[in-house]
Amino acid sequence: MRVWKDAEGNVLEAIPTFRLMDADGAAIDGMAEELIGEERALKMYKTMSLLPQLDQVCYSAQRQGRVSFWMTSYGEEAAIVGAAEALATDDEVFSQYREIGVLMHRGLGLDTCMNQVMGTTLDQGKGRQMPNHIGSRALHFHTVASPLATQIPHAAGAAYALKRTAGRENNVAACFFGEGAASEGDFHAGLNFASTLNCPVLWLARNNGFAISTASIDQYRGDGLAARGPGYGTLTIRVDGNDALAVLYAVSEAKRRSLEASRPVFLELMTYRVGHHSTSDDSGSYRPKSSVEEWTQTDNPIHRMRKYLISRGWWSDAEEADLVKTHRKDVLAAMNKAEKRHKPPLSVLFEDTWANPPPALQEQRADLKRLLEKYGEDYEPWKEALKKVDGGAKGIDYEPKDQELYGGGWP
Ligand SMILES: Cc1ncc(C[n+]2csc(CCOP(=O)(O)OP(=O)(O)O)c2C)c(N)n1
Ligand SMILES: [Mg+2]
Repeated sequence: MRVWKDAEGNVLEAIPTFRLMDADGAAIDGMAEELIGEERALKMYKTMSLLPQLDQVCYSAQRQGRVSFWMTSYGEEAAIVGAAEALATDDEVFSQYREIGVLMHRGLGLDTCMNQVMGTTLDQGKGRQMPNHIGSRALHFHTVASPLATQIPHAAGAAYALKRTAGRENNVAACFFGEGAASEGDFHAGLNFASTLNCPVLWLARNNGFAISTASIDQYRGDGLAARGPGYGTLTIRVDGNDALAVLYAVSEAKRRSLEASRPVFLELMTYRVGHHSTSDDSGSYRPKSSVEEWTQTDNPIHRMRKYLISRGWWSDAEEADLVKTHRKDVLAAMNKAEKRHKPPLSVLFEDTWANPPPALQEQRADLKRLLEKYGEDYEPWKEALKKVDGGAKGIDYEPKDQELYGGGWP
């Protein structure tokens, strides 16, 4: 993007976009070489290639009724994994919902991932969150919340806490959000808090062109999101989000500057949402299929990275075929294993929020118990579903004695 149009339709010069490799994966100058060796490049590439396999399996499992919901990362693998690689594994991550790749890159096992997706007894969220709405205390990844942009002020607060906590002076908070979320009031509140309180936070704005069906052109009239950073006195850069090396470099440098001066840095990662918004969306109704094909072919972050690796002699077609096969096999095995596990007992639905549940909640629990007694044995869909729940209908009376039993407690 070299130009943009203002509200009057005047064509103006746009904030430039930082890249380190071209659309064919050829390094633009020597910077990439300084930054990345074989081991690091392969580590990134392996996580980037895992994501489409995870997406394919979860997406089709949703279509088969085995999984409740899924959101893919198709097309945004470089933005997600490039940033993950630049961060330390104990930097606090506040994510939207399309950044499960950060967790996979930090070593979240496929079993843990699938236990969350399927809401099993081993899910640390006790089966109460939708797929993609995952968290991990051990991996410093704050649980995803559906209400857009709520993570933005949280990240500013966490960054403020980090700089005041002995031993955490070298950590930042890294906050991902989409260009759609940036239309929320919380975006402005969060950015202003972070800049006035000098918080070491990295704003990682994924500009993927869409907020469900709303194209980004209908989200703002200025020069994208990067134009807003200086308005908050925040160091800002626009990055080619489909260039994994550029994202790695920019986020690494942003973190260095953020810690050096204890201040936020804003990064607009330009990318494209290749997939539908979620399993509840059909993007064919608001964008031509040809634009998806064009992006997949001409600016595919995984192809670009692969070409770069091949050009360095670090990767081969045989290794590629092997990797795809292994990823697919591992994802399917984890899903099949999680699918066999029970879900937590129904009583768990009502616990952990209130020490003394309010009357409305007590009533709902009593209602569910009454309905289970009346229909649980006879109504076929319930009968089937209850077979997969620990304790079946009786689970509504289950009193957890040992929090370790469901979800293993927070590590
Ligand atoms: C406060 C709020 N408003 C609306 C929604 C419904 N909603 C869920 S995702 C989404 C689009 C967000 O787009 P963007 O931030 O660009 O992220 P992307 O899905 O493109 O990754 C909307 C409108 C919501 N979850 N929360
Ligand atoms: Mg978007």
